[in-house]
Amino acid sequence: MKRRDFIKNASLTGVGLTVGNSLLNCAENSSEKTKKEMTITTNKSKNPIAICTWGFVNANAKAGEELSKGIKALDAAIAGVSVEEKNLKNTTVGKGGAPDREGNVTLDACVMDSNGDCGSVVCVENITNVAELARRVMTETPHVMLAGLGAEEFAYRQGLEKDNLLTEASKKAWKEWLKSPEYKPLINIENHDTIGMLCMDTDGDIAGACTTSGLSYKMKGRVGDSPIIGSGLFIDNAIGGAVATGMGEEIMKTVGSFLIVELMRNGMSPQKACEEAVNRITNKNDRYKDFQIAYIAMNTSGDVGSYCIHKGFTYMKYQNGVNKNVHSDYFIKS
Ligand code: SD4
Repeated sequence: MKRRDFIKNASLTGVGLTVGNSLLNCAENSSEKTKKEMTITTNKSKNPIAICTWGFVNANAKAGEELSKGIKALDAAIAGVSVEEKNLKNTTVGKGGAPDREGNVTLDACVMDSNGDCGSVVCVENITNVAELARRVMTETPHVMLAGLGAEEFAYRQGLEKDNLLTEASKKAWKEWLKSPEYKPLINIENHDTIGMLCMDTDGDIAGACTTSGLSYKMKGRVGDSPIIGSGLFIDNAIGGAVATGMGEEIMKTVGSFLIVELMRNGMSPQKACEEAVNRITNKNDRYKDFQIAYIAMNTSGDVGSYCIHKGFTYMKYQNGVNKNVHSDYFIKS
């Protein structure tokens, strides 16, 4: 059953009616908030923008070019991140990603569209384009998330090809790691290259995608923030969007991307919202020096912000045909 039919059936059984009534009540009681949202929506930019975590020049250029042609935000974001999923040199995304400590490459991804719909896959083996697979979960099932073998089998039914994700180079690096395997996921400042991308299209709509192989040599079955809606990615088309990279466990504990969008809803700029989301982590976790967290965010006016714990995080921004690498501000100054 497709999601549309599922939702239609649900409303026939009364679920939709209940939601509808509560929304009505909510609207009556929150005229201030509605006014604020309307102001933000009025400022809606229609100038295509693509931003993504880290220095993924080609992926961001691909998304930016698609947007400039008038392609919708979600299509552009998936086209963009798939460049990295196919990039064998990227050892934390897609094919060529580092395996878990038992040698299995397992991928996590999610997508979120401007209409608030979303899809996610976790711990998937043998499929390279997991962001596309997450989109299929969104459009072709009544669900948001599929895991492991179920997600993989669904991928084959959708016509996605089986692929061996463990490259010779990743296998060699893993074998090397096995010689003195230390499981210290906290000390992982350098080894983060997840791609999270936000796109604004020529209609001013925002959508995003996030895809990763997660922590290198992770425990079998470990899933990070990247495929978790609200943690690795969140979009509200009336407000903006945010994506995360870094130590997933800490991002999940603060539901980082959702937090940033909510802070923007309450009037913060994307920059201030990213700073506040990092502060939430550094304020309550005194081990923050041992891990990296980085956020990027964009609002409906096309303003962009970014903040991270450690120096060294950069992001890409494509706007007006220019694709540039931007150094993020950071928390630990000395
Ligand atoms: C995770 N956030 O699985 C991801 C890791 C990451 O670049 O960002 N890697 O926790």
